Amino acid sequence: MSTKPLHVGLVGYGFMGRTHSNAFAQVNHFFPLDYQPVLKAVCGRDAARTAAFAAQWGYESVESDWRRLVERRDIDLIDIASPNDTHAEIAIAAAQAGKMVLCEKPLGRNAAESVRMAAAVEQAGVPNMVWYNYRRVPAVMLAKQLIDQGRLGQIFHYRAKFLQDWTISRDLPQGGAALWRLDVSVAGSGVTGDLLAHCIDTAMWLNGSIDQVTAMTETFIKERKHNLTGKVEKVGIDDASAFLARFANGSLAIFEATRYARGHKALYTLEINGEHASIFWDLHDLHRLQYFDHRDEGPLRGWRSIHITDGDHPYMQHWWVPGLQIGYEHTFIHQVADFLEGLASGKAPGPSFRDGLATDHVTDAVLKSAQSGRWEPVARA
Ligand code: SOE
Repeated sequence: MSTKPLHVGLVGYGFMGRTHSNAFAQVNHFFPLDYQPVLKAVCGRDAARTAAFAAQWGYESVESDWRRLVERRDIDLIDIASPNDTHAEIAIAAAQAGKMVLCEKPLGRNAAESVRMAAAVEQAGVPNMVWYNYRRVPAVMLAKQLIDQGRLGQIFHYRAKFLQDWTISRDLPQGGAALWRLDVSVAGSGVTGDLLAHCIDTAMWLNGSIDQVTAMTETFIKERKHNLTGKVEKVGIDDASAFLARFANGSLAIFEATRYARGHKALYTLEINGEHASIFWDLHDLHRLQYFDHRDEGPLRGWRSIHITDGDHPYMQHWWVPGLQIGYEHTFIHQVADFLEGLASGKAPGPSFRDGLATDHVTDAVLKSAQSGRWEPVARA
């Protein structure tokens, strides 16, 4: 099959820059596609690190100013993997320059930024997507298929949590290269935008929109040294966030995220309980889907642990042989594969910028409710 080159300009060379670059580099090895990403340029503020990243991943050139990258005529797609405070400005400029835009989650630091970003890509008519990668775990995609087939019947409950423990130390500073997630002016929020946003994106994709929320948040460590000023400064992010929600379909939900759950590194779990069947999934065991169906024959009825590695499981025909597993990085490869397939077919896969905005409306309502102590309605995207 002859492929059309798709020239990628990446902004950011951190953890997400690596996951995205790996996805662009690998996707055509495993998926038959009309398009082939070409790693044209990477842009970063630190010249030495940007050059080292370019050499390691095979980017043809480097830029130090994203404006220059966006102006380049040899770039088709701008991929934003830089900290959250840069997303809106870069995405809007890229859309106005007629580029396709991919953006790391959360879309904006708040819904106000995301409203402008969604408007920009839609006005420009450019393909766009937000990197909510957990939708593309094969087990989670299978959950989506089972729900869409109506196997669960009416949904009563949705339950999700995302637990980490990496910020418990009081000595951990905020701000700067690897620690911008602790600086509210850069990140927008703490675990609400960083971790709950994943849970909310998956939840609305699986179970429809959320109407209202009531939340509580806490900042356990109130002051930390700031890496950029050298001074001890107030911490503005939420360290923990939990909320109850009502979905438009009448189901009830409970969500929790924290960076203070000692022993948990990235424990994302979700459970859905329906009239006929329930589903449970756990990121630490990501290749399994737990499924219970009350319609099973009485004595054999029970939770099935389905090993999602067979050729008829989502995405798995493109990988190894049945029984062999894939992992975290593959979710990003799947996302690029779906995006490229969408370019060829004209059917844009989600999550679009408008979907990213819908998630940001929920996280805004969560943070508002934590302040007001009331149930807060969720604006529609
Ligand atoms: C935070 O530690 C983080 O890296 C998030 O920013 C990612 O989105 C999540 O997938 C893993 O945890």
